[in-house]
Amino acid sequence: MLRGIYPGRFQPFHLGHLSVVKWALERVDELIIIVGSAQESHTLNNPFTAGERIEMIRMALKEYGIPTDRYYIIPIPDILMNNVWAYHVKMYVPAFQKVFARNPLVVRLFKEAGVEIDIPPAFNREKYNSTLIRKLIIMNEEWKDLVPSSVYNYIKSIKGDERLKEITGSDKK
Ligand code: NMN
Repeated sequence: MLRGIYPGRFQPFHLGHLSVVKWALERVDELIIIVGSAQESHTLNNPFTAGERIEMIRMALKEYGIPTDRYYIIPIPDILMNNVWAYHVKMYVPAFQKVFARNPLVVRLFKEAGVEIDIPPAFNREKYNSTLIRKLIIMNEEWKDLVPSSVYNYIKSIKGDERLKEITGSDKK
């Protein structure tokens, strides 16, 4: 049984993330999707709660026919000590042999902890990019095609787009 982890903030979960999940599931039996910065929500960079991100990921994977017994979704809050973060992650999740990551800090910290790293392809990073999606939402531009339709519908249903626009607002007239 080969297991891998895929850490990310998923703010929000988009089609690039979905491609990484599929790519990783061709290489391991089970994938542990780590919802990082779990303590964060209601900010420009982290508008969604960990619970909301778990819901959107599960809906997306269901939409694309990925069986629930092939993945876990586990939220993990950040800690102030990068040097021990890989061990902090290990404490919260089932045993794993591989890390799927492109984030250089994540790669570095797991490498130092002696874990094998598998770097997934970038999957059209310019287009499928959470920072860009948050920007498009704020600017009232089209972002529907960048996320699974279940994620789009979910964000609309919780008025996540309105939340993001509201928290960018200034209290100065
Ligand atoms: O590449 P992104 O989407 O930012 O995801 C990486 C995740 O890993 C983030 O949630 C980040 O905060 C987390 N992380 C946390 C620590 C820490 O808590 N010290 C260190 C490195 C990465």
